[in-house]
Amino acid sequence: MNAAAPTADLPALRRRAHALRRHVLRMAEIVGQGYVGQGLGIADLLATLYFGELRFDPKNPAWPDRDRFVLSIGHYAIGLYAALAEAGVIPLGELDTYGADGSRLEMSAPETTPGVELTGGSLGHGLTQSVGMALGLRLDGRGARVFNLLSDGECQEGSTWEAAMAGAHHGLGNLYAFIDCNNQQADGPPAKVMGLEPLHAKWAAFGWHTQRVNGNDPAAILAALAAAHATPGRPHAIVLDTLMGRGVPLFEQREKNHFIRVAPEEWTVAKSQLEAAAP
Ligand SMILES: Cc1ncc(C[n+]2csc(CCOP(=O)(O)OP(=O)(O)O)c2C)c(N)n1
Ligand SMILES: [Mg+2]
Repeated sequence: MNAAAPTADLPALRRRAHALRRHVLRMAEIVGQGYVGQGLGIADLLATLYFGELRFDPKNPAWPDRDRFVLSIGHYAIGLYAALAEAGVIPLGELDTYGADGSRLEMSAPETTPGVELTGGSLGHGLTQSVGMALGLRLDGRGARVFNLLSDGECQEGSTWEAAMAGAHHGLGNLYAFIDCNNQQADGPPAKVMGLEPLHAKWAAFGWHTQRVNGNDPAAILAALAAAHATPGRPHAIVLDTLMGRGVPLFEQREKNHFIRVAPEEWTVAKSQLEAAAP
């Protein structure tokens, strides 16, 4: 059981992030298309959380005192499955079923799958439910924390800001919101769809302890978590600047990266590019 947050070991976290990216490419190649950029872009956060922060029991995903990782953005499931398999919550071999009929690993994560706390495909509901979970845990006297991952596009949902208001009102120091700013949503960059900036100032104005860091740097994420832990009594927003497709230049360079189609011959290039950057 991972009952105490493990000691941070940066080289080990980087190796885990690399392993997650390998799993993402493996799943995506079987399907041939999909949310590859998101899975690669969020691997550093997921590795840092699952191997440097979260308290959970891979053999008992329903352990009542577990920290909750709440994925608002169901389409990022490919990244979450990679982390759950690497952490031993689901079998590694099951990753090959990603997106197949009858698989537990649907392209948008369902909460019936072990380790998935929320069916998150409908955007804008993750933070509302995370506020409820954090309040409930506090009422029950449990020390567990709630870590919610939202996207930049999801910050255009009004319900996100209602939840932000409630989290601050209730002083939920056990609530952490990571906002993945990959500068993309389904229809292009948020600045062209409905501008979000200055995002840091907005979360701060809603009463959250707010930081903005490089979301592809486990050291920066760990430092942000440490600063958050040292600031009790308020919810914590950690805005992450990330690069979609991070680690595979072929995918980093795609202009429209939300849902990509990949030609069969491109997978060999993608995999060799990833391995060339192995830590
Ligand atoms: C309530 C709701 N509205 C619209 C959608 C359709 N949708 C799915 S993903 C997505 C893009 C959201 O932005 P973001 O998560 O930043 O996209 P990404 O970074 O993954 O490209 C949209 C509009 C949805 N799933 N739920
Ligand atoms: Mg986005």
